Amino acid sequence: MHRQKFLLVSIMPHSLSDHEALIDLKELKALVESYGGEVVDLVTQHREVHDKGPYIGSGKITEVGELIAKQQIDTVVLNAIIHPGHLYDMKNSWFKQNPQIEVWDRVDLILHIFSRHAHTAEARLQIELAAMRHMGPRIYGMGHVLSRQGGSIGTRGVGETNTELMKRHWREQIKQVKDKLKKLAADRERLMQRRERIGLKTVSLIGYTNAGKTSLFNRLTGKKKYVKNELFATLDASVGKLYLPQLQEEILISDTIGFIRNLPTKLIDAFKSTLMESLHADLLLHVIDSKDPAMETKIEIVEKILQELRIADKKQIYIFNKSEGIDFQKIIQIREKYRKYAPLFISVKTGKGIEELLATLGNILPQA
Ligand SMILES: Nc1nc2c(ncn2[C@@H]2O[C@H](COP(=O)(O)OP(=O)(O)OP(=O)(O)O)[C@@H](O)[C@H]2O)c(=O)[nH]1
Ligand SMILES: [Mg+2]
Repeated sequence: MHRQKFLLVSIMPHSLSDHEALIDLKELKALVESYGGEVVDLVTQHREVHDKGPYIGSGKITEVGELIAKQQIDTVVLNAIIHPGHLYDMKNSWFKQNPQIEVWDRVDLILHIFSRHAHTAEARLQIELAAMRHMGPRIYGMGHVLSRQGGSIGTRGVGETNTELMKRHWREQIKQVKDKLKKLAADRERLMQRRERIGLKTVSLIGYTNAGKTSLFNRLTGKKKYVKNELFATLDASVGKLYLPQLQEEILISDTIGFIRNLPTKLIDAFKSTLMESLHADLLLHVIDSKDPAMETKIEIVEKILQELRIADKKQIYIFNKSEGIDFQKIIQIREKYRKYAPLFISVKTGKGIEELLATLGNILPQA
């Protein structure tokens, strides 16, 4: 099958250093690749970004149009969260170059990745809800944003331009999906209460996407969940058992969706029920990719999202994964900087530090 060809467009405010801008673009590229697309070109511009008004000016519109024709671009991704109306206008202005052109913002891109990686009914519903909210009443149902992949994302369009009808349809659909999610959340809530009653301790793996949460989960529980060098490999919450010899008892451990910068609130909201496992955990294990040059920024982003979820006060241990071959100086530096979070250095790949992690859980959990 023909791999979808992508053109990335990024406006970079002057406040962003070159280093940060590069990290940002790399991540955008990694997102497109996680989706299965091929990045064939990139358009950047240094200027301030305005909340109102179009993301790019008329000069850039022409430049992008030319590239669409020359490089046979299928999809343009704008590295921001953009008003659906502006996306629609851009799509129209590039119609001549490619009548099938797709114009996505960051949320669209993430939603498309999500829809590829969703395996459970709950994850599909969460994506559907996020997509409907993102598209808004006017666009939803016209099938213009997420229609190509169809499948898991609701695009049963009303197929007419009656705005009132569309709005009503949109609201009804949202309500239906929300009700279904509420039921699932209630089931989960009951399950968590039961665990609490019987005194089962739970630990939740959280962290930036691709840090190695699922790899660690598999290692600890003996399960075989999907692990991939892709962003958002995991979308569903899963829970496994782990025996702690020190306590001579079993605990529960949960793995869930990873975080990312500029994760729109709409998406966090839609995934609340999945994240509930972390909201109820006795202890959070914050898994960090210690090989990542952007490690420190990513730690901050995760902390910010924990605050938004109001779980920043929960007891947390930092787990520096992928630390095979890490140099000693770096260990000392990290230990010092993150002392508050009792940092541990592990490698799921080599097994380094896993015993120590289990011992730490044995020590901490009785008090958690
Ligand atoms: N070098 C190295 N790579 C690792 C280690 N642990 C995991 N990985 C790799 O890191 C990548 C991401 O692993 P996952 O376990 O899917 O990461 P995740 O945090 O669950 O990612 P999402 O579900 O996408 O949020 C995979 O390619 C793993 O093979 C490690 O200790 N060392
Ligand atoms: Mg995962």
